[in-house]
This record gives sequence, structure tokens and C-alpha cells, in this order.
Amino acid sequence: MFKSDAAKGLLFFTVVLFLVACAERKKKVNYPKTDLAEAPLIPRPVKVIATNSAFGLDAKTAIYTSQTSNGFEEVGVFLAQKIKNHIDLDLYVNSNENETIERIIFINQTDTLGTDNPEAYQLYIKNDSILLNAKTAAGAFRGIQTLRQLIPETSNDTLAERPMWLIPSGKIVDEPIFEYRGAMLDVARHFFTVAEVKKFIDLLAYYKYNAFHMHLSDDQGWRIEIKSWPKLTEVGGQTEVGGGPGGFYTQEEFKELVGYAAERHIEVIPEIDMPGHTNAASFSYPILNGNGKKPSAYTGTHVGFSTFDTRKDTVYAFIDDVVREIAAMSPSPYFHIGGDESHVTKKNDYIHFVEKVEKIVKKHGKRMVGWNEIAQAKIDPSTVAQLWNEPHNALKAAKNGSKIILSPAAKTYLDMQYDSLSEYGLHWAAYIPVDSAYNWSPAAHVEGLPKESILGLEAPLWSETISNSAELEYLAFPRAIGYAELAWTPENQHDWESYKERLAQQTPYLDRMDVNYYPSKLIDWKEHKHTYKEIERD
Ligand code: IFG
Repeated sequence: MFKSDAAKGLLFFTVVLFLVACAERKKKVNYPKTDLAEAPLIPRPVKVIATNSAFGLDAKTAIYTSQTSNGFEEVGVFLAQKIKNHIDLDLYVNSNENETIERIIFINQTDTLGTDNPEAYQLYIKNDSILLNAKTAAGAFRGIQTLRQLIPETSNDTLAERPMWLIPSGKIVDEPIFEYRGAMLDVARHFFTVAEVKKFIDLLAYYKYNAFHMHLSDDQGWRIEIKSWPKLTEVGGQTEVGGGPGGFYTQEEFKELVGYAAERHIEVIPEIDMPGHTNAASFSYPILNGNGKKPSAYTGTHVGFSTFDTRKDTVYAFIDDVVREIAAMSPSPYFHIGGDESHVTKKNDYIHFVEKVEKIVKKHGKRMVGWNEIAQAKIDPSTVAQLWNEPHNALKAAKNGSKIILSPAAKTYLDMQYDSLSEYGLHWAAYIPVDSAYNWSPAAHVEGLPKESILGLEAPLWSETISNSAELEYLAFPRAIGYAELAWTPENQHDWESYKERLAQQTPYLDRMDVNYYPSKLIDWKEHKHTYKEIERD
């Protein structure tokens, strides 16, 4: 009877409205006053309008989603899972059970949001309905992170015959300023397990990140199985800084991580760092080596001593195999070739290398990304340069039409110590206390860099000094939470006094997720249950 999607969609919406009408009739709850504008949301939404009542999340709530737009039902299921984890409440998703539903959360696909930003969403929270409008499933996913942050830790047990969690009512209109909002994990200096990486991805998703850059190879280790060059992991995967066992991701495990991130609308950007930072590859296959020495396992932390032989055809055949195999597992449009600190590669050899590898990356359907040094070469405007230490090269790339990812080391490097007493991290770029990580303007950081050249912001976490989740979290949190706001919220709404209050209120989530965040004394942490665990040294 109902053939077209539109008809199905209309029917579905009618059913939902009927349910809401039924729910409206039932309302007898006299909700207490609330203030949506006071909710400690991070990233701060663009517009919040409080209506000072509440939605009563309870056992008679159900989640409905658009079903004719792909990905929306999965977002509803994800929300139900997180509500279960958080307050142990079971909610149906798109169920046609005839139990008495009194309130609904409707995750709705619409093309009439009034903005083209694919991650935009609008939340309308009323007494008996929450309507989340989004153009894409990614936008809906960002919106449910806001909804998650609005669910209180404790229920109100006096308003109705069953516990009710009061979500402050009102309207939220929101969208990100930066298209690319990323964090990087260096899994080469120290290897991190699939479970440790997944936990980091979970935390990034909660704060609306949409990119996870994995630094998969370096002098001390090669971390991704390449079937056509098996020694890369059989040999190169068995070492790490400090002489530990290292490790690597099989292609199945890498695909599992990519899928896990994709469920959270986060894309994984793979990096194979070259021509420098390549000792582990050259130790695995000496034929690749270009520094004239006999390569051996390296477990120290020096940089700049290694290079591929940039004039050997075999090296480019190798790179073609590596890029081909990884590109086949990686839905992201980006492939990161590194390009940093190639101190023993002659400049003209480096330029020759970057230009050749760019062609290989494009051949495999990807856009090349590289650290800012790649701007020495004639790179394609589609190639992205990642600023870390050379603003002049970022400007050069931008003038050439390339987009820039902002990762200035002195502002965004998560492996920088908070201060001289910090347990982990380095300080070659700067000490970065929590307020310094927040109090700067990414868009104005590089004088002369046009706003339209900025693709976004990324916070890299190098792992010379860390090797497990607790140490990772000590460095990454809470600073990564601030970068989430800098990358999402309009700059005229960045405000340290407001942010630090909202940050202080993140402790219920951070404690629930067992995050070993650094309890900076700059923050008046709410119910500071977390005591920084002295981590037994391995
Ligand atoms: N610079 C190196 C990293 C790492 C880092 C530690 C880049 C692009 C210093 N390259 O940052 O490999 O060693 O803070």
C-alpha cells in the first residue's frame, strides 16, 4: 500500500505525532523549574534557549527514529545503549510494542535545518517529547552527545510512580565551526591495544570529535600488518621505546577499529611516516634504507636519523603496496604520509619523494596529508598540510590552495607536560597547563593564514613517555576536552571562566568511564572522587 519512502516517512511521522498526542493527554506531572542554559555542556552549543521545565526520562519513554534515512536507527540504538550504561534504564528503539509509551525521543531526519553544515542538529526538549532534528546521521550522533550530557546522575523519585530523570527543557541549535576536529595517538613509540584505542575513541566521541589520526609507524615500531611485506610486523612490530614487546594490529583488528570509530561517526586517518622516521621499516627490510648504515632495532627516543632511499624504485613499489593495502581498509578520504623531521634526507631528494608519493596516494583514491615540511615540495592543492612547527610552510601550502590542520606543538601537543612536576610527557615545545590549552585562538594562531584555509584542529598525543590507558588519559584529559570546544564552538563564545566551570562538572562522566584525568588544581572539580592513581611503573 505504501510504496514510496516519502509515504512511509509520512505515515511514520503521523504515528509518532499520535503517540505524542496520547502522551500529552497523560501529562499530570508538575515538573520542577530547570535551566537548560546552566547545563555544563561541552562543547558549548551555538544557541541554547531554556524554557525552564523538563522532560521526564523514565521507563515509559521510547526512542523513535527516521527509518528511511540510513544511520538514524543506529544512532537511536547507540543512545539507548548509553542510557542503559548511564542510568540502567531500558528503552525500546522503534518498537511497535503496544505498551503505554508516555514520552518519546524522536531522532528525525530533515533537510530543512536551515544550514548546510552536515553535523548540525537541533534539539527541542519538551515535557513529553524530545525532538532531535538532523540532516545526517552524523549530525544526529553529535546531537545525542548533547542529550547524554543533559541526563542527570540521579533520578527524581517523587514526581511520578516510577523514577524519572529530568532533562531540562528548551531548544538547542548547534553546529561545528571546524570541519576537522581530531586527536592523534602515536601507537608506534609505544603500542596501545585495540581495547585501549577503543576507550580513547569513546571519550573523543562524547565530546563530538570526528577524526582520529593513528601514527602507525616510526623508528621504534611498525604497527599495521601489510600482507605483501610481512616482516614489517614480524620484525618491525616487535619493538618499542624502552625495549618492551611492542605489538601490531592485524588487518582484521585495524578494520575493527575503523568500524568502531565509524559507528561513532569518527574517521580514522592512517599515517605511515616517511621518508624519515622509518627505521623500523628499514630494519625489517634493509633494502629500503637510505642512510647508508646497517639498520638495527631502535628503542630510544631520538629523531631524524632515518630515511628511505628516495631514489630506489623498490622503495616506491613498497610504498605503493603499503598505501594500497591500508587504503583498502580505510574509508577516510585522507592518507597521512608524515614527512616530518627527515633530517638525513637531502632537500631535493625529500622534494622528489613527496611529489612521487603524492601521486601514489592519489592513485589509490586518497587525499594526501603531511606534516608542514611537505610544503617544500610542489604539492597538489588537494593535499592537506598539518602545522606543527613551521608556520611559514603552513602559509606556503595555504597560498598554494591547500587546507591546513592546526596542531601547533606549543598549544596542542598532548604529550607536553602540564608543568615541571608532571609525571609524564615532554616539554621541548612548552609546558601546557589546562588554561593555556584553552586560552588561545586557533583561527588567529598563524598570522596571515586565511580562515577559509583552515580545515580544522587536531591534538596529537605522542607516546615516547606513555604506554597504557592510564598514562594516555593523564596527558589527554582534561586538555582534549578543551580542544573539543575550540574546534566546535564559535570563537566569540570561548570563555575560560565559563569553560572551567563546565569542565569541573565533567567528573561524573570521567569517573564513570574510569578516566585517569590529570586533576589540575586550576579546576574546582565537582565531587572530586578521582584521586590520581600512582601508576606502578612497568
Ligand atoms: N616531534 C616529532 C614526533 C614526536 C614529537 C614529541 C612531530 C610531527 C616531537 N614529529 O611532532 O615524532 O617525537 O613531542
